[in-house]
This record gives sequence, C-alpha cells and structure tokens, in this order.
Amino acid sequence: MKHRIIFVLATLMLLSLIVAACGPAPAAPVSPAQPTAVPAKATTASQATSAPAASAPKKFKIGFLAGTTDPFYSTMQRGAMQAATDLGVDLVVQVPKAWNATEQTPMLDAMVARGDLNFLFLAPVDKDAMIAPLKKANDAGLPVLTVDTFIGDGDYENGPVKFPLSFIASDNKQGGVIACNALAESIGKKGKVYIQSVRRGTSSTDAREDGCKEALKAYPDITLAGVDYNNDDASTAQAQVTAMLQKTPDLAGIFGTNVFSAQGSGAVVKNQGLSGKVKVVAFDATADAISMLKAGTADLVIAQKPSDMGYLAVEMAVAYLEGTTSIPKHIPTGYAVITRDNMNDPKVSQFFYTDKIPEIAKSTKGVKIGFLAGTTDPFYTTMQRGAQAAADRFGFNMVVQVPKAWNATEQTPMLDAMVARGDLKFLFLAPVDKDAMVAPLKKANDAGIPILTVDTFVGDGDYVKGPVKFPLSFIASDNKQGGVIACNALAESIGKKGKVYIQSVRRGTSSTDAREDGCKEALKAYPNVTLVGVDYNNDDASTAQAQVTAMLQKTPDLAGIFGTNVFSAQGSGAVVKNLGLSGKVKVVAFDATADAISMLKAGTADLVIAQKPADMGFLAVEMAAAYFNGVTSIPPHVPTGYAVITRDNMNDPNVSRFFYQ
Ligand code: T6T
Repeated sequence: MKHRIIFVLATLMLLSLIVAACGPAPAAPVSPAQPTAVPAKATTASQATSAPAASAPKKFKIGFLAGTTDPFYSTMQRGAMQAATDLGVDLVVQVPKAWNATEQTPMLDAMVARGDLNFLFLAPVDKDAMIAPLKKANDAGLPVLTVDTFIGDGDYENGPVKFPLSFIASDNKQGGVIACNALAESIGKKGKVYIQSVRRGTSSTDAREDGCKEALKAYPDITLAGVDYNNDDASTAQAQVTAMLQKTPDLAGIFGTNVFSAQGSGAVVKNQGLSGKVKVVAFDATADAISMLKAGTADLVIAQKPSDMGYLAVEMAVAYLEGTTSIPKHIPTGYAVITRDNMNDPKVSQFFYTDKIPEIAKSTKGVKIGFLAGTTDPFYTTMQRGAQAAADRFGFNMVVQVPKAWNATEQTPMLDAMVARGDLKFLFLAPVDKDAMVAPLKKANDAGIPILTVDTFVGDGDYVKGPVKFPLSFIASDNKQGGVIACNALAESIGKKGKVYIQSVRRGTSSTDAREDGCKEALKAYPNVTLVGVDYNNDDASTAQAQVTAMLQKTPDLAGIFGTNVFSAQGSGAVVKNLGLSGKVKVVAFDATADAISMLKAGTADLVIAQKPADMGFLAVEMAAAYFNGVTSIPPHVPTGYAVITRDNMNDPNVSRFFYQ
C-alpha cells in the first residue's frame, strides 16, 4: 500500500535515525569454507519487475562467544553455522572452558583485538560484570547482540543498558514456572522441594529460579527447602544435592535450572536409588537429561531452542550489516516440554541438544519463494529491493508479482496462480484487505505454503491470539504510531487550533485504517483542533483531488489535511499547490518516494516520514530461510521503524539512505 502523508510544518520535528556501521573487511576466513552465495534471479509471472543485478554479497565475519563448553552452546553453534553457510558469511567461534567473567572477558577482548570482525554475538555469563567489556567492544565499533543471557536487565530499549542490538533467548522466567508447576504436580502438590542453580548474576538461571518460586506460591503444601548454587559445575552440584538429601531425607523433588545443575541432581538421585522417589525436573535436553528421562530419574525435560537462537542471531547480524535498522530488541525463543510419552515423536526429539556439529551444507540455494506486493508503488519496489538482497545471499529464487490496482479482486487471482505453480516453498505478501484476503490465504496455507504478511495484516494482525493465526509473522511499521506521529506534528504545525481533514483509502486496509485511528487518537490531545471529516478515495488520486477540492469549498478555513497514503496525500498536495495554498494548508506526508522528496524541496512539504520497506523485505526473506531450516521461534510480529526527513537533513547520506528507490 502506498503510504505518504505530506507535511507542511512551521515547526520541525525531532529526527530519529539509526545508522548502520559496517566494520572493516574481513581477512582470510577461519571457519569452515563457505560456498559463495549464488546470486538468485527474480522471476516474475505476470508483471515485469526487474530485480537489481545481484552483485556478490559482502563476505562479513561474525564472532560468536559462547557461555561455556556445553551441549546447549554446541547446539546453538550448529544453528549459527547453518545460518552463516546459508547467508555466505564467516563465523568465528570461541568457547570459554568455565562459566565466569574472568574467563569470558579476555576471550572477548581478544576477539575485538582481531580487528576483522564485523559483528559479535555472545551469551554474557554475568549481567553486570560483562557490561564494561562489552561496552568497550561496542565503542570500538563492533555491533553486538546477546543470546541466551543478557546484561543490565535485558531490556535494551528502555533498560539501563541499551547498546546491544537484540536479546534472543528463552523466556526463562516462564521456563521456571513451567518446570515447577510440573514438579509440584509430580509430587502430588505437597512436600519439600529444592532448587539447584548456577550463580546469582546469571540472568537465565536466575529467572528460572524466580519463575519456580513464583509457581510454588500456588502450592501451599509445598515447601522450598533451599537453593544451592554450583557455579555451573556438575560435581559441585552432586556434593550439594548429597548434602541436601542428608539434611532433608524426605525431600520430594529437585529442579535443576540448567544442564550441569540437572546433571548433578540426577546423578545423585540415581546413585542413591531414589529414582522415582525424588522427582527431578531437568532444564535443557542434553543426552544425559534424556537418559535420565528414560531411566525414570527425571519425569520432565524442558528443552530450549538454542539452534533457533543461533540461526536468528546470525540472521539479525547480517540484516544489520546490510543496513537493516529494524532489528527487534527482543526475540523470545520457545520451549519443548519432553516426557517419556512424547520423547520418541520426531517433532519432539528434533529439540534434543547435540554435542557434535554435523557437516553443514547450504540449505537455501535455488529454493523458490514468492513475494506478492500490494500494488505498483515505490514503497513495494523498495521492499522488493530489500527482499532481493536477502534472497541473493540465500540463493533463493524469488518469484515476484505486483497487482496493478489495490483491491482483493486483483490480488486474489494472482495469489491463487502463485499457489497453483506448486513450486513455492514460502510466500510473503501485503494483503490488501484484512478480511477479504483471509480465505484465499488460508487456502494457500492449507495447500502447504507457509505465509507471512508484510506492511498489512489479515484478521487483526495478532497471529498468536487474534482471529487469524496461520500466518507466521507480521512485519510492518507500527501504523497507528505513524498516524500519531503525523497528526501530532500536523496539530503543532497549525498552532494547535483549527480544522483538519483526513483523506484515506477504504476501511479494511489495515495500514491506512491504523493511521487514521492513530491520527484521531493524537487529535484528542488538541481540544482546539476539530476533525471536520474523513473521505475515502479507493486509492485513486483524481478521486482524492475531487474530494479535497470539495472539502476546501465547503471549509475554506481548513488548516490541515492528513492523507493516509500515496494517492490521498498526492491528491491533497496537488490541490493545495494548485490553489496557491502551500504553507497555508498543511498537508501530511509519509514514505520517502521521489515525489515526496521533490515536494520537500519545493516547500510543498516540510517533512517526510519514511517507513523502512527495505527492512520489511530483507527480514521477511530471512524469516523464510529460518522457517525453512526448522526454526520454530519466528517472531509473530516485527515492528519496523520510521525515519523523519526534513530539508535540513535530507542531504545527509545517513538520511537519504531511507529514500525509496
Ligand atoms: O541452560 C543453559 C543456558 O540457558 C544457561 O544460560 C546456562 O546454562 C546452560 O548453558 C546449560 O548449561
């Protein structure tokens, strides 16, 4: 959908942009040789859309610093290596021998000192001690993200530590709740239980411990007999469990919050012949935990998805290095709860951890994926450009279709034809109507094609709890926020008083509807600003022009117009300009198309708010590759950002990079 709103502002808005910086070009690769990415070509079935010539993608070098030697991190490394191979980048891996900051910090410093890493992701072993060394790395120009554990409080948006680009991990508090609800039930909701954990300061196991304690509050007949910390050492764990059992011979259950905590607990329970008498819930699906399950020493194993963390971490690194600035600040990965009853189901056993890293081959080369745009528009051309850049890296063959007009009667047959091809392994699209496109998309999904929506949604866009759940993700601007940004600025530009008017497309288009709603929300804060009407132009500029002309005749003192998309804004801007009202009637502009930028230059607009369609395209293709590789932690919603462009900053390359091509 075209999304432009032309601003003519007396007051300029603050500019918020994020600049992606790439590190130095890497030297000789040190990880397994990577086959070069085969540049893909976009094939179109109905409308000529020339994909840009795919130049050889840059050979980035990405560092991965694990927490310690552990099947959990070996499994994470496997996922990271698969993504590195699929994306044609190098991975440099370092694994500390023990879980402590005195071990991990010098390794981190050495990785920074190499000078050839473009990005680094790690599992910081202490949420406080690792801040300074990581800040030093980041200040040296090395972008970082954390996996599995966090620094500060893990909220890299509003927390005390903000420089990491993302935190990709299990929801560990939830993990602790799952574990200890199960433990409580397994001991008949009464008796004494005990927690074996690592060390306060390890964000992941601390959260599991806290989650466990929270869960136990619902069981008045259960007493927590104690918590011990084993410094991530199984023999320490064994000694502590032995001591606890001597002190509390009627102990009913143990929660081991990680691999070595569970391993130590299980070993003592087994060796003392207490299997089945003392219940053990083990976090982390190592071979040892699975054998405890088989032997009846453990009744439940909670598998995290470290391979998902590794695959997604490398994808976010490459997205960032390729200029994507909409990296999600947090990606929660899921769990698999494993019991003796389901452990032989391949859908469950796929989450068992591995010690051995298998031979890794590129998994995405030549795989066909589909992109169905909303209509012919620089917004979608730019989205396609971002998608093509990712497809080139993966070696995907991207099939692109672009409807000539924005309506479901145009988009549906194109969708059906893409499904009928029978060779698409994934399809992402901008559904032009949140209700009309549900049925045809459901048919595509039922035909076995995984679906993801960009820019617009079906149902209510909440694919976890909403009425429509089959799409894997919704990657788009926060359109309601966009409407709020636009109309806050519009109200300010007319001196917080006067009459304003909304020009929109058609109710049912999720993006423009949300902008209209956001605008109305923003205007509530301006009692002297009156919304005199909303017209719907069916995405047609001449209709928009006629409506705006009529509105201006009816309301000659109109002060401002919010056009919720390209033709609405274009129509508004054209009438305002032709009637010599530029600067007198403020018109609102989204989307940094050439047309909007020329209005900025001409003074018909003083502000352009750019969405990031290239980010949407790049991330959508990365989610396709992740899903294709068995990643089940695809984020159900990825909000992409905005860039605010003025005459003062439009010539700055860090700003003009957001102009749509
Ligand atoms: O449980 C995992 C990891 O999530 C935690 O942060 C530390 O312990 C493990 O690595 C397993 O040993």
